[in-house]
Amino acid sequence: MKKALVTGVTGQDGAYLARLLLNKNYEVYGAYRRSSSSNFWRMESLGVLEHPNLHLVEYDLTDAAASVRLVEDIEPDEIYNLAAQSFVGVSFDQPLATAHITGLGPVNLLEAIRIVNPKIRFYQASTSEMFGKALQSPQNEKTPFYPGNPYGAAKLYAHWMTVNYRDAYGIFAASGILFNHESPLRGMEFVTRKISDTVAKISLGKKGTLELGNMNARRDWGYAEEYVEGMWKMLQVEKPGSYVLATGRTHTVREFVNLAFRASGMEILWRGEGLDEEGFDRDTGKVRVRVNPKFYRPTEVDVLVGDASRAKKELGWDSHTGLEELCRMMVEADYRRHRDGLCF
Ligand code: NDP
Ligand code: GDR
Repeated sequence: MKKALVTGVTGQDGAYLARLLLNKNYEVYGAYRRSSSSNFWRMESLGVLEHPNLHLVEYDLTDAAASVRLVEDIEPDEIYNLAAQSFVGVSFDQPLATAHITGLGPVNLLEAIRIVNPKIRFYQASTSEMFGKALQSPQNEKTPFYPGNPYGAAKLYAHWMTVNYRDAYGIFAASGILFNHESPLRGMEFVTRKISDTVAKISLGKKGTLELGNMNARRDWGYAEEYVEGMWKMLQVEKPGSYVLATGRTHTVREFVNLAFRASGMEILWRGEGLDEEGFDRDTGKVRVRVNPKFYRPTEVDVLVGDASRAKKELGWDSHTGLEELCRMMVEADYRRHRDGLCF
């Protein structure tokens, strides 16, 4: 039985990856950081929290000595590093905490592998935010990086360290350059979940309007469950590499809003521009979407769209879920949660 260590197991991808590995008959060590309240709802909702092959271990990615001890104790075959301060918005207000966790943190694990057992395979959760303001579109593994925020810059450092440990020490260190991927388990602060959750509340009469920042931003949104399969595939090939995972399609935040309202049976029409832009319900005339500048970012990444040809060719990976289906899945899940009084 193979052993995998998954950091960030309490997050969206951590929960899906834990389930995938358990289904593949791995013994999974899910690393979570201590907090004053329990944060296991995602694993619980996927039905894996009580799985006999899932072992939860307390761990903070910023602790170098603890990283060595953890790897020594578990002796994993594979490590998936998903832990990060992952919210771009917060990275502007907490650039140093982001650098510490998201940038330096992965090096603690790389060093632990180097010290304890260089044969352990390592996956680093890299991101399309490393491309940021790149001039080339769509972006692939050869596109020059130009991160547009402290989060992207921190991830870029971790990406290059992953590549460096591969080149310098022959460690099987893979970097997955993943474009946005969403699901009903997405954190509430990210725009898709914020939209699906608020639209569900509006349709149940529990909220009046949805307030957003830049609705012209374009993202390449895929389905998280499919992306964690790509992570696993990256550690099963003969040689480690860096791979883009993306759908190859890009949509505006406004389009996602339209899809979400449509999924709940409402049609949104738009009027005004910039800060005065409003989306209103075609049937009742009520304003349902409003711009709030508090959600603007000091610098914005306007467009991201990925080219996953390499992953398709070398890993046999592809994305299958379209945005409309993904959005409907999220709105319906939030609708059920609010209707049944289960709010996450
Ligand atoms: P989440 O924000 O949902 O999860 C992040 C996880 O990291 C949480 O479990 C969090 O714990 C944990 N964490 C944060 N700080 C620490 C720390 N100091 N020590 C240990 N654990 C810590 O992110 P996702 O699941 O969406 O993403 C997974 C990874 O993939 C992240 O690294 C993210 O940056 C990256 N990524 C995500 C993409 C996406 O679209 N989802 C795209 C590209 C990359 P807690 O629950 O306690 O906060
Ligand atoms: P992103 O995701 O920054 O791409 O990072 P997010 O969903 O936060 O933003 C996407 C786009 O929507 C715009 N936007 C808003 N965003 C939020 N959160 N809230 C709003 O109200 C709002 N209004 C407009 C943003 O400006 C942005 O352009 C995600 C994270 O998962 C990262 O960890 C990951 O690396 C990248 O995706 C790929």
